Amino acid sequence: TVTQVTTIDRIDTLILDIPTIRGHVLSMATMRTQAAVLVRIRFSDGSEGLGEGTTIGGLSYGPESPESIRSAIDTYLAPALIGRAADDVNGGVQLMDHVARGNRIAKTAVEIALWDGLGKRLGVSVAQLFGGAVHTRLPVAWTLASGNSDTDIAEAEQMIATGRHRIFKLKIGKRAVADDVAHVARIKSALGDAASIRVDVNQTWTLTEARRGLPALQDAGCELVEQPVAARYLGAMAELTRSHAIAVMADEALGGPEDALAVAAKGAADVFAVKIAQSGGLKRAAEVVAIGQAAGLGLYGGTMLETGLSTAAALQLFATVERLDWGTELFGPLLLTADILAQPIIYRDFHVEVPTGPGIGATLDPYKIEFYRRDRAPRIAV
Ligand code: MUC
Ligand code: MG
Repeated sequence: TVTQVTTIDRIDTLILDIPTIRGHVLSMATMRTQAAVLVRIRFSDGSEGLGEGTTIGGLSYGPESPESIRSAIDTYLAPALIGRAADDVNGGVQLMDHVARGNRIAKTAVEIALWDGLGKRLGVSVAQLFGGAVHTRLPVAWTLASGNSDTDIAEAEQMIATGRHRIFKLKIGKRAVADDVAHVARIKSALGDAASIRVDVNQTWTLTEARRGLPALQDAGCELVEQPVAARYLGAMAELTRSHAIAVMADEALGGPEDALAVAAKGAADVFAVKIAQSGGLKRAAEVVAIGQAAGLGLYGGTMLETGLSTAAALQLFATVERLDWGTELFGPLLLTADILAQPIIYRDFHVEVPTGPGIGATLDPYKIEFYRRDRAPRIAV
C-alpha cells in the first residue's frame, strides 16, 4: 500500500479592517482600526489551518505593515511552502527563515496556520503539541489609553466592577515626563490597591528622561515600566534595570531568541514581554520564554492586539508556560468592535480562558470576515 503524504495545497491571505471601541492613544500612533492579516492554509487531505498577523498603528510600531505582511506571504513564503509535507512544521519554519529574513509577523501568521492544521488533523490542541497545557486560564490586563485621565479612571472602575480586569497598562510617552507621571499618579490613587498599574512608554524616552521618570513612577505606585527607551539602547535599559526597584520590561527589544539572549546577557530587563508575532512564531516565542526562564527573568504574555484568532494561538503557547509572573495582556478581541470568532474567547473573573478544541481552538464567523475584509465588494451598487 502507498501512504499518501498530506501536503500544503494552497495558502490564501486577506486583510480585515476592524474599528476599535475607542481611540487607542499610543506614544507613536492613535489606533482607530486594527488591520489583521488572515491566513488560511488548505491541505491535500481537505484539512485547513488558520493564522493571523497584526502590527500596531500601521508602520509606526515596527518594520512590518499589514500590507507588507500580506505581500511577504503571497510572494515569498507561500510559494516556498506549497507542495511540502503538511505535518513538517519545523521544516516549514526553517524554510521560511531561509527564504526571508526578518518578516517575523508574516512568518508567525503562516506558522500558526501550520500548527492549527496539524492539531486539527491529530485531533489535539496546539498546547498539546507543545507538551500540554498547565493552565486553563491566565490573568489578563487591560490597556488604558483613551488619552484622558478621567475617561481612563471610569473605564478602569468599570473593568474592576465587572470582574474583567484589575491589571492596567497605561500608555505614556507622548507628553512631558512630569505630565505623564501626574496622569499615572492620579489613576493609581483613584483605583488604590484594587489595581496593579504599569506603564508602556513604547521607546519614547531618552535615557535622561527615563532616569527622572522611573523613580517618579515608582513613587506614584507604578509597578513596572515597559520599553522606556529605544529597543537598541540595551546599555541604557541595563542601567535603568540596575538602578531602580521598579521592574523594567523589554518589549520592542525582543525580536526573537537572539535578541532575548542579548537582553538577558546584558541585564537589560527584569521581565520579558513575550509576543508570538514579535518573536517570529509560537516556536520562536517558546525559545524566548526558555531564555527568559534560564536567565531568571519575569515573563509576561504580550499582544500585538490580535483578533481572537491569534489571541487563541498565543493562549495555546502561554498555557504551557510554568510561570507568567506578570500575567498576560491578551485582550485584543475586547478592543475591537467586532469579534470574528464563531465562539469568542471567554473573559471572566479577571482571567482569559484557554480555548479548548483541536488546533488553536478558534473558528471564524464567515459573515464577519465578509463584512470586514478590505477588498469586499461594495454593498450598494452605484
Ligand atoms: C505594546 O507595545 O505593548 C499591547 C497592548 C497595547 O495596548 O498595545 C500593545 C503594544
Ligand atoms: Mg509594549
